[in-house]
Amino acid sequence: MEKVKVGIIGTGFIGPTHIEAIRRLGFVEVVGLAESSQAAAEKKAAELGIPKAYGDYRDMLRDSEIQVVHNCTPNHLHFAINKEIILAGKHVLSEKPLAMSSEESAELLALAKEHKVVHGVNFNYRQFPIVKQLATMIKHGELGKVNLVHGSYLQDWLLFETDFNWRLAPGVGGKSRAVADIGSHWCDTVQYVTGKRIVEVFADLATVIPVRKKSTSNVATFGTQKAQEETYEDVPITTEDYASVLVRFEDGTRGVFTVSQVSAGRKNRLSFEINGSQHSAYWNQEEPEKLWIGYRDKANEVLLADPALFSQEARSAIHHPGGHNEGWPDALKNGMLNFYTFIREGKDPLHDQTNFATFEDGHISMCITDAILESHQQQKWVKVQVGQE
Ligand code: SOE
Repeated sequence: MEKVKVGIIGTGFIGPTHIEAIRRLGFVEVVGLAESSQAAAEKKAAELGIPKAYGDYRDMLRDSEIQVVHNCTPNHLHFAINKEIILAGKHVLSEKPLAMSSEESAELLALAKEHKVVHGVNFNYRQFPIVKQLATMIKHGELGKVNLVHGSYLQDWLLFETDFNWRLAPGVGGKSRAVADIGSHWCDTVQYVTGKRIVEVFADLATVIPVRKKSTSNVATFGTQKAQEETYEDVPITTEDYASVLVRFEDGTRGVFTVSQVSAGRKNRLSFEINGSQHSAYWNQEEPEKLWIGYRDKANEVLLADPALFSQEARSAIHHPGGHNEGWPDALKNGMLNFYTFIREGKDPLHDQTNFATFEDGHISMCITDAILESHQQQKWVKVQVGQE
């Protein structure tokens, strides 16, 4: 069978992880990549073993062999490039945030529907086997009625004042940082697990490091290199390192989460606890194979990921017997598998249900971020205005 042909725009931290995940599928082939110059594109294409290199992504969009394009560029380019991908009639898989504002993400969603392209956004944490298992348990009432949802997403890669990359640059990262970058994942994951929308928020944001020292050399996301002889310039920071947000779900369920990119020792710790009327559950992305289940009347349990112990629905996300640990790259692969299976089966993006996050989820996420920023500014509860429905 003909392989689905793909092009990738942007090959910083996340682009190569998409390529690796796609290569594990077997029925999809990355045939081209685009970078900011022809020289950079050729260098990356040679490193990653990809046949076609484009110094201008528009040339890639004109390549009729390419059916699907992944937008792995920095945030400020997402909107314009997503729009061009759709207008070129290609299916699109974008990194989050979809755009720089919820007006733009609404426009993208409408455009993707109009052009009937398959649209995905890389909310990959809902693709972990344990997360799917928990979603199934909740759907079947195994925790009882969900009353409370709380947790955090903590990182430390921006802890020091000399930590700087494009996410902090005004006009490049966007008007929100920690909330849009990682709070968006937390919200998407808990909405997926509970099956409920966040409809109202009350937020407190802070910029723990208000002036950063930007190195004259570029620093990669999660980069650790620090040259001895480095020179720096001071850059005032306008986006948050930290946020705590009270949330209300559509059925009145209460919740709260904290995000921080300045929490020493926490590398990529997305965690949440759900308290139901019967039992509780807790999951932490840094130990992705374990689900803690809390009881009042008997000893608590830890469920280790194992297809033999999983529900029928969750089994599709786990590919090895128990104890053969699956983690972040495997969840990413699950997302790609679901996205590309949808395309391969010729499903209809307007009517068929997806088992990956779509531009609709990306738009909802942007609306939650907007409400959080507004709540912080006004110091009051703000409703999430999704429109479109
Ligand atoms: C950096 O904070 C980052 O790479 C995010 O942009 C990703 O979405 C998250 O999965 C890991 O951390």
